[in-house]
Amino acid sequence: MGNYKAFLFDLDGVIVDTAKYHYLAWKRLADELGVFFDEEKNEAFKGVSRAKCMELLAGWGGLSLSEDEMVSYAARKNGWYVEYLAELDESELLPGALDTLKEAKRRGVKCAICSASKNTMTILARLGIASYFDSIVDGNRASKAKPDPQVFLMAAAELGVTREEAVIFEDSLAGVQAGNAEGIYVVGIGEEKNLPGAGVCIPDLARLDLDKLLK
Ligand code: B16
Ligand code: MG
Repeated sequence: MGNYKAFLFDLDGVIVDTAKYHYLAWKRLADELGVFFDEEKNEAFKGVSRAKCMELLAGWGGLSLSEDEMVSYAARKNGWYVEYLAELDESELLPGALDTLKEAKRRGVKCAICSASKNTMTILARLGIASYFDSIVDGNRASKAKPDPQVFLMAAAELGVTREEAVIFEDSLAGVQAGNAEGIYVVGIGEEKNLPGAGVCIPDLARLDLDKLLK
């Protein structure tokens, strides 16, 4: 399909299933605040920054919180999330993720993580996969959240590739929009109806046809 030299991977929902730990931590906070929250609501949090998730939660509950309270509740949620991450292991890598990283390395395709998560380094360390990535751009390094393309552009620059030479793998609509805004080819991970604008959609990386993509 193209002369692609770099793969830019989102983390949660593409490489690893951390959404369930985010859910448990947000649910605990929501219960404390008396805000209704379920797995369906959690869908809206995928790919969205911690601060934005907190705003959404407060909005759903009709809570008027000061900026300091918002920051402190979000920090509380993160404390629980980090505790849950202590349980994370390789079994939570999503189907095909590790094989894709290995195969990309074998073929000389550079790889980057482009995630909103400020816990990216902890997650990669727990999974033992940090060494597969030539660039790691996370929520600590980027100042703008997807759909702003900043994370992808930073990674492409660090890998020394052009937009045309990169492929994004993304499970959130915001990530697809970010790629499209810059003319970067996006492989959507998930259902087509949730990811309009993706170049192609596959359920997980196990379904990726690397020969076809790199042809
Ligand atoms: P943290 P991604 C995102 O990861 C998650 O999908 C989203 O639910 C979370 O709120 C966000 O990271 C921030 O995470 O609270 O750890 O900084 O999909 O961008 O890899
Ligand atoms: Mg994601």
